[in-house]
Amino acid sequence: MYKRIILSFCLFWGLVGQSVAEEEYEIRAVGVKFDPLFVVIEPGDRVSWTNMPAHLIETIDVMVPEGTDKILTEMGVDVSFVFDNEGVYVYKCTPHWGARMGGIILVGNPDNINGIIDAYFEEIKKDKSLLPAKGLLKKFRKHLEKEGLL
Ligand SMILES: [Cu+2]
Repeated sequence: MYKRIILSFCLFWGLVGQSVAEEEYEIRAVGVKFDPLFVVIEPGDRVSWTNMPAHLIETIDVMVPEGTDKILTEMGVDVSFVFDNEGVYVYKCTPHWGARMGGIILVGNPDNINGIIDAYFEEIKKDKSLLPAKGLLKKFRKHLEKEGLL
């Protein structure tokens, strides 16, 4: 009897756990573009990058929420990460950064998204190697406006 109660309790929590489980989002490398370019997720969700034969993922140090661990993956490997901190993450495929291969992930609903984007534009002024992010950020802002997120 006692065992049965424990078992139902475990089953119950198993189900509850499932209902709040992480969502998974897939980004595919297509040519020298990530598809989709922008992903909007909740904290704790997982993002996977697939079809990465000649690509990698590197977060841009000055374009991620403060205190975030850097992501730098091996070339040619499909990868997957859980994002816990709210904020705007800009990443690139380093070998194809000249071709502007990169993307942006919005996690949660951080305060002042427009301010975050503006701060990232300021970083581009200080460091020319960040220039490929300019077009991405402009498109990202338009995307958020269209989706009613700004
Ligand atoms: Cu690439």
